Amino acid sequence: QKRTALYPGTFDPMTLGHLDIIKRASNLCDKLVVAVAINRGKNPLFALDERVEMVENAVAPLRELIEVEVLPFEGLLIHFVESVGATTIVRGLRAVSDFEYEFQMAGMNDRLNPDIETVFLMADPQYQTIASRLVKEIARLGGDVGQFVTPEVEHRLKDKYS
Ligand code: COD
Repeated sequence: QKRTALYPGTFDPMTLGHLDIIKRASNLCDKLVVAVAINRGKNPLFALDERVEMVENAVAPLRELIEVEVLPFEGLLIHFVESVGATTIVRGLRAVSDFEYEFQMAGMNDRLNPDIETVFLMADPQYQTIASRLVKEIARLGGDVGQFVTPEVEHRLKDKYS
């Protein structure tokens, strides 16, 4: 039986931290769905289709190893997980500061559907402190973000803030 995992996020924009989690997750399932949330509440810098495109381009090389789909989603995460037939939600953990929010989400999602398991992965130490929010701030203030994101994302950030 094919095991499908789903990695949801806002990906505004996708960073090398996200990409590291995606690579790790792809070793644990047969198919990985990267689900890009509309997330109006977070007022994203990049439009949904731009965020999907950036993830799409970054995961393309992984397709030689595993089935990867990049899909936008709106509404309740657990409904989307069910609709694609995934059995696992993948989330990344950076520092202790991530824990409380992630703990709550995992707990609530477990109550909504106990058959879907949330698993937490840690990125390689060199990527652990990377956060989309800070990458945007550095780019906005004219700093170099080359070590935090793919060349494509770096380029798009420059365009946004030029
Ligand atoms: N190293 C390791 N992990 C990382 C790193 C890094 N450097 N950077 C990010 N991550 C992890 C994050 O901790 C997170 O687990 C994941 O990668 C994605 O990060 P973001 O910031 O892009 O995504 P979020 O946290 O904004 O995504 C939140 C959701 C969109 C998943 C959430 O809001 C949601 O489920 N929304 C749908 C509505 C819903 O169902 N709500 C009820 C939830 S109980």
